[in-house]
Amino acid sequence: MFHIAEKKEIKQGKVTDVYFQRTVEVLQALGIDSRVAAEVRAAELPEGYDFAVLAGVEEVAELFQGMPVDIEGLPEGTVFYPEEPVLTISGKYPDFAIYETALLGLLCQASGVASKAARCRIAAGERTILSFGARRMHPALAPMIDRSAYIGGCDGVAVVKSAEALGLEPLGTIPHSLILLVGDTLEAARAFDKVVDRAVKRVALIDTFADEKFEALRVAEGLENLYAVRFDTPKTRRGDLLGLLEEVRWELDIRGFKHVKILVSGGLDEYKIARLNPAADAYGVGTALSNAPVINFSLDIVEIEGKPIAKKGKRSGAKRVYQCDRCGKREVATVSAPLQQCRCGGNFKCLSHPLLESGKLVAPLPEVSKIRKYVLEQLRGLDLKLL
Ligand code: PCP
Repeated sequence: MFHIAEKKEIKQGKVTDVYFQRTVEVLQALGIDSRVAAEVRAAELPEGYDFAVLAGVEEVAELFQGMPVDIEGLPEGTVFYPEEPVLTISGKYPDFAIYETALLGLLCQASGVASKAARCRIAAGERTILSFGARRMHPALAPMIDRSAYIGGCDGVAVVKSAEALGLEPLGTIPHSLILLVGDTLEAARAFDKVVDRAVKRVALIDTFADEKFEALRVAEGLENLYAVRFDTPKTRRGDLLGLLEEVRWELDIRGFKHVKILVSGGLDEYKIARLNPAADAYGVGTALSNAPVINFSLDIVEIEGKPIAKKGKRSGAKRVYQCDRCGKREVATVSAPLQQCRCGGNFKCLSHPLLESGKLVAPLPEVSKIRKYVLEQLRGLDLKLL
């Protein structure tokens, strides 16, 4: 058996911290079924992050559909900042209390992956980024990890199931195992070229046996429709990887192989990508995405029976997020006091939108490609402080 919770168990509220079950028992014994507003927010973001990207909202809608609750919040893919309420649930607390664990799990991990992907996206500029991280996590999570990485800005995913769910073609290169079994880098690339669908780009892996420079030249001279060479050079041989890439770039170019691209994988993140950009055309990012730091969201009651109340360290009152349509300034305001005009003279636009009303979707959820486009639009205005 696989040690995972099934969809119906998640919908039944079985993936819950027991103290929520006991809280409902106590409230029922006391006859308390107060209507509350509870909001999801992150007090802080992972180290070095100025912003994050919200992901997992589609699964949250799936979790709460059919329940007597209203949910509003930022659309999936919205760039958000600390202290901003990304989602607010309103309803009788005992009706949804046991779902807090699953709710936060869906948002914390997906938003973590999407935010890391967004940082890699900004660092890589227009260069291609492929999500190669599924093998570092439980396979049951691969579609979620790859969806979040795609939303965050990755151009493609390697896993067949994930690509299927996203309506994409899975993208990949050649593993070391094929080269070891064929016994030669060029012969393996040639065999791949003979067998695999012509629509698949020919990317040769060149770090299995000999020096990458000479292997790159051998495959470039030996395989007419070579698209790119992949460097997955082991740490023990990496040394000055940028220097190696630039050297190989030079050798390929002076021999007329300017069209052959350089793809790098292995241990990459936004910082390493920024350093390799002068010579790399594409990246395969794995662990840094699938093992991305989660976004530490918490769910807290901010209103009981319409009255603002919150625990210490938390601002009370149901709130919404606004952005000025002229200067881009972000503000949070209570639902009871909506913002109008910004000091700059621009108008505040409310970014918080209803998702579910009495457990029903208020509007069809956006296609994943639309969510990704929305993220890329927002990332254009952002940059990263990369040390
Ligand atoms: C790894 C594999 C992954 C890459 C590197 C992700 O290479 O190709 O996709 O690495 P990361 O998790 O460090 O970012 P290998 O493990 O050498 O595997 P293979 O021979 O299958 O390419």
